[in-house]
Amino acid sequence: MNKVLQNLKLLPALEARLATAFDMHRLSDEADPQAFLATHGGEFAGLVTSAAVGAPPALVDAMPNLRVISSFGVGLDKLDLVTARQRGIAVGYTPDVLNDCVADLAFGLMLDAGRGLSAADRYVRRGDWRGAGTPATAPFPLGRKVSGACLGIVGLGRIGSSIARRASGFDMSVRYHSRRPVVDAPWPHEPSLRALALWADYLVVIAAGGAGTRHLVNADVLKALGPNGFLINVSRGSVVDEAALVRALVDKRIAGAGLDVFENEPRVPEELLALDNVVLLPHIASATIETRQAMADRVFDNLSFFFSEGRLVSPAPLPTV
Ligand code: NAP
Ligand code: 8YV
Repeated sequence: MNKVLQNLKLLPALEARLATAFDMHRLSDEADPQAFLATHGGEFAGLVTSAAVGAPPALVDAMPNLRVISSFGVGLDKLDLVTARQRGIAVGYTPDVLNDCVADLAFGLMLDAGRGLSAADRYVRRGDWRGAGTPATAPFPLGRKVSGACLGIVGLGRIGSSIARRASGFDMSVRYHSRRPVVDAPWPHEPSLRALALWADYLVVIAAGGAGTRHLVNADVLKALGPNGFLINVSRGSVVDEAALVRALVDKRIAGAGLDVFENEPRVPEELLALDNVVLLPHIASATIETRQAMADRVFDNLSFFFSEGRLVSPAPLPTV
């Protein structure tokens, strides 16, 4: 049986399934994980991790006979892909199976930020609705329309395309920004992110994370989005300059935001907690029973296909070194 290390707690059903096929070890069960790795790291041929936890260089270095990494999620920003490439370690991930749920959540955030759903819910729970119209309580403020609005998408990949397709049901105009235009995409490509932000009512960020996109959405882009524009981020916190976003929201220089991801998760900037013009979610875009099950199945299939056939079902693209 191949020995496989997991560096996080997984869904119980996935842990049970993995244990039927592999000799599984959970790193967090060890009293001293560093000492355990120093003694036993060389015994493991496989590693199961997630997009959120990743596989940092120190961990990969401590596993000299590692042949395969199977990651729960599609983001690759926390995986040491350069080392994987250099050492010939195969890396599997879970693309496509989560497109629907992440795209659905992007629309949930657009509707919530634009129409003020979460803020309206708080208004009712506080009893303000009952008191509305009295001198002490203002009526709930009017929202902004989503149907028919201009939707700018940053990153027209697998999930970005799913978001764009959903927009037709809302009669929205769609444009997108990425480094290269997508062949045969029916939506106009905008080479300038600033120009896209100027045009958009809703700017949805769904580009890959990592060093190449760090602070792509900066103060300048937010200024272009302007006081009538909403920023939605379902990609990675690192893609947005969070300090600039906080200032823009506090000063109402953009209309609002819907955020599933943050720069230092699970830390959310304190200033945002008191604001009604921002919706804050704990990184749940793929978190449905159906999608998490499909992700778990792909994590298992990647590992088992690798050990039986020498190939992955969903190999991650590795950088050229
Ligand atoms: P994908 O198909 O690889 O698409 C990534 C897109 O990012 C591509 O369109 C790419 O276009 C664009 N991009 C990369 N670098 C860029 C840059 N410097 N400027 C502008 N655009 C850039 O990936 P996906 O499956 O759609 O997933 C996208 C990301 O969503 C993941 O990497 C992950 O971080 C995030 N995600 C978040 C959650 C969540 O729970 N919130 C769930 C799933 C995924 P070009 O290469 O042409 O630039
Ligand atoms: C998950 C994600 O929250 O796939 C990704 O890149 O960010 C999300 O689907 C994550 O993988 C869970 O660890």
